Amino acid sequence: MKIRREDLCLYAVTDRSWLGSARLYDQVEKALKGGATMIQLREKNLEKEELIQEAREIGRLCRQYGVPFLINDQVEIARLVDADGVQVGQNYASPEEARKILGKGKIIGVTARTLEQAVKAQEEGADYLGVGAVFPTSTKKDTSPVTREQLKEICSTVSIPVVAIGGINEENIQKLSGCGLAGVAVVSAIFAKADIEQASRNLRELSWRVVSGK
Ligand code: TZP
Repeated sequence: MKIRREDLCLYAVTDRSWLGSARLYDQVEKALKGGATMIQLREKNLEKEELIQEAREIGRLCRQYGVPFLINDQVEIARLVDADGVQVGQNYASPEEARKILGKGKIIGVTARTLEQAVKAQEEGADYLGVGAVFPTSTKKDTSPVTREQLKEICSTVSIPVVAIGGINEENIQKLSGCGLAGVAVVSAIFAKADIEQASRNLRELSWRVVSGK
């Protein structure tokens, strides 16, 4: 599967912190019903077998909705469950390495915080970039801020699509207009909400406006 710019419009990234007694599968389905255009399974604390099981089920669900399904960091598991791709951080060897493991047709996203990292990731074959944190967030502790100017510079320098991540919600998303983004990646503004489907629907509409400049 080749990434299309529009796949990145509303990229919903999972986190089971707010699950309670619900199933992640059902939460993801609500996000999809609301209009999420891409899903990333980002589970830092699951045992390998559980992660594989979850990835297989949620991967099937995403396929039903025609939405790309990616896995955070765990390239081997992405290969095993035939996910559409991975999102890797700066600590991962390189996008080329991920592609060697996953095969040519898969989507490789790379997290970048500086222009230098962004250009390098593109040169090494990344399909898209996740850039952040663009706003303060408590979802990920070990991140550093990326300014609007840095974000704009990255978007105008690289030719691959860029999504912003970090602290994005319905109140602040408009501030990202005019940066040249392909979309936004969101964790808590979807998965921490009582009504996930509605949150996803609202963000899809707002993100579309940011991306299209309308
Ligand atoms: N990478 C940079 S910030 C972040 C990640 C995974 C967390 C984003 O979570 P939220 O809840 O959308 O701020």
